[in-house]
Amino acid sequence: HAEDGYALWLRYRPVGQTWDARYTAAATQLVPAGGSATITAATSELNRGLRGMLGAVPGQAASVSRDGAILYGTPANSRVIAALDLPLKGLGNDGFVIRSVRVNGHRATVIAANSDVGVLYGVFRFLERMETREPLAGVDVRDAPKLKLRMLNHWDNLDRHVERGYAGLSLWDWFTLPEWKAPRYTDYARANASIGINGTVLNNVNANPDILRPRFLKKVAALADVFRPYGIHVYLSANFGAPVAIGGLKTADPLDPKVQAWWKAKADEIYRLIPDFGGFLVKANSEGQPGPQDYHRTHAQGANMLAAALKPHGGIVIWRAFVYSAQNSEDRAKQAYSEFKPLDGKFADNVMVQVKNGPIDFQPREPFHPLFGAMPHTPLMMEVEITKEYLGFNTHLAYLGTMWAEVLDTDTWQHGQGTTVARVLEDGKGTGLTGMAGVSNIGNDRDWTGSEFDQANWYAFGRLAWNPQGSAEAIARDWTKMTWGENPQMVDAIVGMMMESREAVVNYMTPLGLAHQMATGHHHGPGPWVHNLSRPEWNPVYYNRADANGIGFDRSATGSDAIAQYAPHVAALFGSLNTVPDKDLLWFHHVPWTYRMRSGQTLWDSLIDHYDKGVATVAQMQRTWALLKPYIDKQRFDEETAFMEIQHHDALWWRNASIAYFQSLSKLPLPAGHAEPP
Ligand code: GCW
Repeated sequence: HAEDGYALWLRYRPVGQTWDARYTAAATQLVPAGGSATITAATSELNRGLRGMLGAVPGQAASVSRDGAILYGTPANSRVIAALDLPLKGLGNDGFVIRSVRVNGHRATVIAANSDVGVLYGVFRFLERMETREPLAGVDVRDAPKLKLRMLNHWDNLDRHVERGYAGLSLWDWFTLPEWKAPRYTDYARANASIGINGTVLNNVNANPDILRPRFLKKVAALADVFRPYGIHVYLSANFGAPVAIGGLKTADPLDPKVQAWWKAKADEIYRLIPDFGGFLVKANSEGQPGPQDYHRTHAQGANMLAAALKPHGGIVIWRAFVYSAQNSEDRAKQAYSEFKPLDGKFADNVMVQVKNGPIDFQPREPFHPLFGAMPHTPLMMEVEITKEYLGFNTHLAYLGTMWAEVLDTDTWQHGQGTTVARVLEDGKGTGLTGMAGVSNIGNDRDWTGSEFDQANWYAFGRLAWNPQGSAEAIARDWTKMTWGENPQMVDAIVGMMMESREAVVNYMTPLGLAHQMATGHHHGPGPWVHNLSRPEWNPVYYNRADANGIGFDRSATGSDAIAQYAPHVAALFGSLNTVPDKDLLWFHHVPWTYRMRSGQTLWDSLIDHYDKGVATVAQMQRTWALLKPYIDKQRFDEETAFMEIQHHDALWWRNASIAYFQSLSKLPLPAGHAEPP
């Protein structure tokens, strides 16, 4: 059932007349080298893909004996591949070469790598070329990931509720594991491997300590067994208080020898079951989670204690920098930097610090997090949220590739011009540890992500984690061809919609640098007026600071001075009204409603324009989509049509509610041509 979204971007639909003969000529025989589970997985993917796209499965042989053979493996497992003398040096474990070659006098395509997992990645790339209708004759691809760890973070609870999940229940059916290894777990691994994802944290960072109990570890091991052939390592979120909660100890103080011994024994136990276990992800002293500060120890002391337990097994600790405290009255945007910057150089060499893309919390737009480039001795992992907690859940079409690329391409200026966030991430600071993490949007809905277009965000995350300098548009185009089909007009139309979709959300929710205006708790819909929550920094009014005179959060030198956490060049850019980009204006400055924008418009008029533009873009997307009806199967077309209706309705709701509230303060009329909110 390709029409219910289950197949994701691995639909493998028939390629059609134009391509059939050409592709068939390049896929007459499969010649695998070696018999590992990973090579077997590569073979079964080739069979699945070729059967789907070309209608038949080529025969398998031990050596190339016909034109059009596909030879795949490592030089270690194939003398023929070794003799081809391919440029595999420098490609590491995960890179690969795909090349047209001659073997035994026959035309063949070789897919080679230094490891079997690299071969599998190459096979997926080969199939992707067919899905996106790239020629196979004369193919010459050499590619390797720029980041070592490309991970999903599942916020899945043990009762299968997914925090911020909009796609059903958790995929992990803990009740029937470990005995029942549902085939869907393999499909999950296939999808991830197809885009190079090589790590998965199975449980929520708000971690239930029970995951570390023996009965759960057995279930975790069963999943790790399914994922292993696909190059995916399993990680767990560890609750820092586990020694107390499940270990019977009176303390979780990281300097207490009994606590250290408990974690060491726990790590040993895990590695007995899962020899290639990745390590722990930890949310500590954040939003009520226990942590080292409960014992007056630092984040580094806490992280290093866990790191020491994992180190003998090759495991790592990924320690989150998402901290802001109820006892701290400092601007929330500054707190992570204030806390972590002084710890630079204090972390063990198997610790990474995981930093959200922006300093607050996965908003539709934030400036980049000031920690990027500011911790020269600590490998940093960037965390993005694939699930759309703050961008309309699963029904709003918002392609996030553009949002992540915007952050990755931003210059931090921390080590001179050109120190983009992408470059910072690619630097392992001598540890070899580099990575990106995406908070998963996957659940047990038939289509995995709750909507077709949210599959694009999973896909784009993998692609950008593989190459943080990749193009969001090229990624959208590949995904569109694989997901919707090859008709060029349709592809252009869909890619066009995707490319402007996130800006539309910014416009109708939080234009001009506003942030965190969402309703309480669930974060769906507008709430700019909310002011009475127990923690001040949970209230939207904390962020908009709107009153009779104006709006915006002064983070310049006259305000919270958050700009001082950036490199001087960037601080100057953000800090001055003359140079701050319009899109960040109200993030960094408080200005009067009548403030003159560079365009000549008043801020008030410009704000209204942005809300209306957001709604108008959605209406335009609806019209574009309607024209695509002839090209798209009924089920997926109807669903997206309905979802866009919801999005349009929500966009109007956001626009009207926000304008009505701000107008109650500004007392200004709407500019001509803009409708008063009802
Ligand atoms: O965005 C916020 C979410 C919380 C989440 C937290 C975090 C897992 O609202 O649901 O908790 O961030 O990243 O820890």
